[in-house]
Amino acid sequence: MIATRVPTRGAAILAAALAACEGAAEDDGAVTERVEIEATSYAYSPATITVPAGRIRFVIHNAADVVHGFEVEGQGMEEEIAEIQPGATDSLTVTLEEGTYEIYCPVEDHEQRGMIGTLEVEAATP
Ligand SMILES: [Cu+2]
Repeated sequence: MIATRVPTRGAAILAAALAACEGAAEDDGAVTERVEIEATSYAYSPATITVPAGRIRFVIHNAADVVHGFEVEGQGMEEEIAEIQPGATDSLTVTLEEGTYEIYCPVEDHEQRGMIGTLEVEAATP
């Protein structure tokens, strides 16, 4: 007896619907790469990140006891999470082209205190 696996169209539609929702049910399959970053007072780890061009999801965990944020700036774009509460995790998904970007914390003077980093986006592999 041969077991036949029939692709279920309904499941695909459900997955697409879930991916469209903001929040916990985000589907990482829709992104080129996922990057996990830890924010402390006052640094990001890692502070030097290299990713391929495409849709990149940054997942930032605030491991500090003060509010931090996360911003990506460069190549004419600027996207941020203004505030991530202590102990919380938030994500920012951006489409990045090849080039050099800066990451930093937009809260108060955290950038000057050292919450900066470099993001290198390499040409997407065909
Ligand atoms: Cu900060």
